[in-house]
Amino acid sequence: MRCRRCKAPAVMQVRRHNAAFCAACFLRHCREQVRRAIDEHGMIGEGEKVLVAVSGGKDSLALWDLLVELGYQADGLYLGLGIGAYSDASVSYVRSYVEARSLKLIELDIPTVYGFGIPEGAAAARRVPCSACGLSKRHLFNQAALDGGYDVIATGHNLDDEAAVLLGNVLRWATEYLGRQEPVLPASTGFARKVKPLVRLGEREMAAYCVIQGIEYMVEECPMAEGNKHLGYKAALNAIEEASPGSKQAFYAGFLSRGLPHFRPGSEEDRTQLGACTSCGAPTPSGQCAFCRLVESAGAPAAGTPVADPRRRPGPAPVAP
Ligand code: Q46
Ligand code: ZN
Repeated sequence: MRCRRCKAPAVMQVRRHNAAFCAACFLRHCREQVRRAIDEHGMIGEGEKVLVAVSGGKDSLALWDLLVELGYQADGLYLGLGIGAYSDASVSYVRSYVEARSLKLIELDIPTVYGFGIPEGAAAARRVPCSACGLSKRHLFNQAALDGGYDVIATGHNLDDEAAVLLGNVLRWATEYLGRQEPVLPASTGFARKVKPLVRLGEREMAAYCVIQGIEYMVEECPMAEGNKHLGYKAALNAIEEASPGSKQAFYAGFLSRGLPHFRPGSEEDRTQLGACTSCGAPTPSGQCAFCRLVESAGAPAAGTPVADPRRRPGPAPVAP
């Protein structure tokens, strides 16, 4: 197998593109795919500050690496979820990545600041762990971006992730979610822009990118992911992809160009109806936001945390009816 670009021996095959690459050309291929995603969807403007949500896994570390390689001013944000040994190990991968490269990392440990870890918080609020986790991440990433003056939050969702979410949404015809399944969610009052620059790259490519770049990452999955429907959708799509390379990209890219426009309008209307959370000021449909309700049902901030409640910050003015 020879590299498609330079004809040197190839180290990585990308069947979706019917191509193989040597190490140097593969890295270039990854940068090109990220550049194309950013340009096609207007994800990051010139001179904008990016906050990358890093978990210690391959996707988020590769994303951070790629954005820095492409010349963006990108800092990292790690959220400690309080998921026992999994969280302890994942933060150590993030820290080693940062130390070797002198990048700026913001760390926010949920148990230290709010007094509960995701498993206990979810149980107290009678939510499934991934739902409590997802809402905490959305809230805290957004808050950190606004507080730190970042223009955009970048997450490491790749093509496999997005195609699996799309399949789940299509299977249930979840039209509201389909309308929001864009790789860019524009900024609006109280919300920073959110982007997914890895949507043109698959999971295997991200793992290969990390190996070639010498990035050590957390291989173990979060223990809470077990039984997750998302993993089943990924497996189903992998079986289809194996039989027919390129199907996953055709499914997702076809949705963006031909399906999404039919679902989009409803999701934009949603955001104009929001007021301010009575506790933290974040945009919410009414009363307290879902994150503040989770904090209240899970417990008060732990002793020894800053006197000022970190949730409290100037929020957006309520939108007049
Ligand atoms: S970290 Fe959180 Fe994931 Fe773990 S609890 Fe679920 S959502 S599986 S990406
Ligand atoms: Zn709130």
